[in-house]
Amino acid sequence: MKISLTRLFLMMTCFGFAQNTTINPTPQQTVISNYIDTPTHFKLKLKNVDQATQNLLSEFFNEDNTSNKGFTVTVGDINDRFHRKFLKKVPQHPEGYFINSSNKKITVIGRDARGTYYGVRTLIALLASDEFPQGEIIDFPDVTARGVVEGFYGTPWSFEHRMRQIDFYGQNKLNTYIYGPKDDPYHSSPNWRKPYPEDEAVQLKKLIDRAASNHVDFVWAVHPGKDIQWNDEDRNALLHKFELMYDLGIRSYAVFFDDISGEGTNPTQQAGLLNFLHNKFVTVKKDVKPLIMCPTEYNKGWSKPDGGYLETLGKELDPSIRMMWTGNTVVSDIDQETMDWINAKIQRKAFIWWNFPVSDYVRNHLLLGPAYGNGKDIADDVSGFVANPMEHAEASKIAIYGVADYTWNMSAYQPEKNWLSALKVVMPESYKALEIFASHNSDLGPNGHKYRRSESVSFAPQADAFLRDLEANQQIDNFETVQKEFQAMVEASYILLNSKDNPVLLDEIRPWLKQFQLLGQSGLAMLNMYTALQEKQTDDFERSYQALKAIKAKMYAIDRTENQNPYQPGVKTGTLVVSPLIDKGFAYLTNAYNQTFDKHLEVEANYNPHQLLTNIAQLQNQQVTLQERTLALNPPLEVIRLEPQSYFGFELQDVTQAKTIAYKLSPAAVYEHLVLEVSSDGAEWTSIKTEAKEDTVNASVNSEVKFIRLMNISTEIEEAKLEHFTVMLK
Ligand code: 14T
Repeated sequence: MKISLTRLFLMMTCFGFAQNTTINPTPQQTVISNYIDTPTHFKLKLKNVDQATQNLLSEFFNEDNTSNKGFTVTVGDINDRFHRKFLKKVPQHPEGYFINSSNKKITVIGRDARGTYYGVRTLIALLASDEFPQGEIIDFPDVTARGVVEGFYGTPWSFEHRMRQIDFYGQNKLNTYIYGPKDDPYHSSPNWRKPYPEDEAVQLKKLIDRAASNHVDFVWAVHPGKDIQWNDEDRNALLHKFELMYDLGIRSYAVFFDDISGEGTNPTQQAGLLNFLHNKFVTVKKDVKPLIMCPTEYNKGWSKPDGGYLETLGKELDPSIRMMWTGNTVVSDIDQETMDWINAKIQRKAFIWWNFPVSDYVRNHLLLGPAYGNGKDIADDVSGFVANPMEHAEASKIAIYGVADYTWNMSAYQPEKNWLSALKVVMPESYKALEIFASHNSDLGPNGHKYRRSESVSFAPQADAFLRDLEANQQIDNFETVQKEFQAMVEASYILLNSKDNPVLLDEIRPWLKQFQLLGQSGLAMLNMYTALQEKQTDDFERSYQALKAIKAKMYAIDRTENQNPYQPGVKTGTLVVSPLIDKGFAYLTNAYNQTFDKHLEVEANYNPHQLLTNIAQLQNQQVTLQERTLALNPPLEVIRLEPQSYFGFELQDVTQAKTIAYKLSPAAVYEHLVLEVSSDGAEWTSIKTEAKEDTVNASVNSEVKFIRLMNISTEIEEAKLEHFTVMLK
């Protein structure tokens, strides 16, 4: 490649755009010679421009700024007549575009219709600033299919949220929205065979149209594996459903076989069905994109080495069919090794289903941190990359904004920098307050998938130093810094709760904002305890101590009343750094006070003293919650593997009276292999009589117990899904 010295110089020195312009995703190549005052009048010359691009242009160019004078803006694609020197520069990549701005002329040329649309997106973003660059942009995406898979469990996104999402994808050059909400009955069993009811069909049509006008492929996914019969009837039922969805405007389809068991998991049958749909539908229609399938063994951890499941699919599936993959585990970040391993097995480039920022297994947390952790060298090894989001659509935009940048221009991706600009996009006014909130709300806490995120990154060293000095009985050097952070937390929550910036986001995060405010206040109370102890002001100390306990009680109340889903009910915030800092500080200071003044203030504020009891690694991080007098083991989403002699249950704080026990597992056939046992010392166990009614098992306990467990007493591994397991305490 020949490249002139000046050009090289410009490429290297003039990356950035004007101060307040951020183009997301980051363009591949920008060569800027200088800036001018942004033009205000334009003369539009449209060539080959589709409806979506025309609509977009008319959002910016209107009667007021368009006439026969001003800058000439020419928009078209490579089939139009442009000067050869320009056409040469349009990148070869699909969806690429070229922009030149010089001598009062702006030219936008797309490689294809979508490229032209993206070129206009970039142009309009540039025109929002008061300085306008002179030079060239050569831009194209690294990854072919980029976007979101609505694939989580829980409340599906609302129609309004989906409309907003699709617009957001268009704005950020994401081209794929895979519609696969686990809790839509017409996506999954048994209703996947049936047409959508009229009103739902009307809404879907609106979404599909909205996607088209944002150049987003609306991929309709079906999840038939739970009850599909491998016969002509079901094959044709699916073909018929595809036809119905085609009539609504769908031009891209996916078939998911995740999270199923039994007959549906047969790879030869799965491949047969997909090939049938490919031959009888995709190739016949001509305007339908290649199929996408999600395999049953969708991650390395679950792939059985001798089963040959993935190899069979790889061999038998039509080569055009794309296969999804979540990585080495269900929830994992993707690197080169991940891709090498799976691509060799399936004889094609895997289509990545990234399980971030999905929070359906940690529903009491918000995942508002940057999208980071994936290799920056995998662009050529994936056929697509989509993120599975939180059920909080608007809050998920922070991560999705990152995914847009990462998948477009991988090697240039800077997670933290991108995150800061994402915060500005979702909250243009209050983004600084949002930064404080989001910086302390990113980790998931301990969870079954062992997936963690960094949290409170810039504050963590301060928290460490504070505790180190405190526990070494030394002067605390950074007292003011820590105090400032707690104050900032309280202030940020007030600002956000009062902001008019993004009411949709506010509705999603309000419980966490309230909790965050209390957390900041409890931090300040802890600092007041420290000061009072230093100054030997016992009244002050005890007041702050009481205040902190009262704040904690309020936080506990929020945790028990808001976001009460059956899986991980409650509202957690600042769990990785801030909350432990406050708890440790509180405990240390209370003990020190008790010692110095011979007092007996309580240190522990343990609202749920009962614990999980299990020898099953898979369940180790499962939560136990206490509500009123009901103790519950929160069920995981997945099937539990029960080895012989494995058990799960509860360890109560003391030997107490338990009234009744209730549990439900599916399939109910597993009950005959289980025994319910109680014990007062953990050594000697008695089994208790149970009674099953409508698949739920009930038992009454009439003795004082400390341990309760359900054990597999068969000699085989049993698999079952836990629906619920509760103990009524006296
Ligand atoms: F299809 C997959 F690629 C996938 O990830 N499926 C689900 C997904 O819908 C869910 O949102 C995500 C996070 O919880 O993980 C998968 O769900 C699971 C994960 C399990 F480990 C369902 C059952 C499991 F056992």
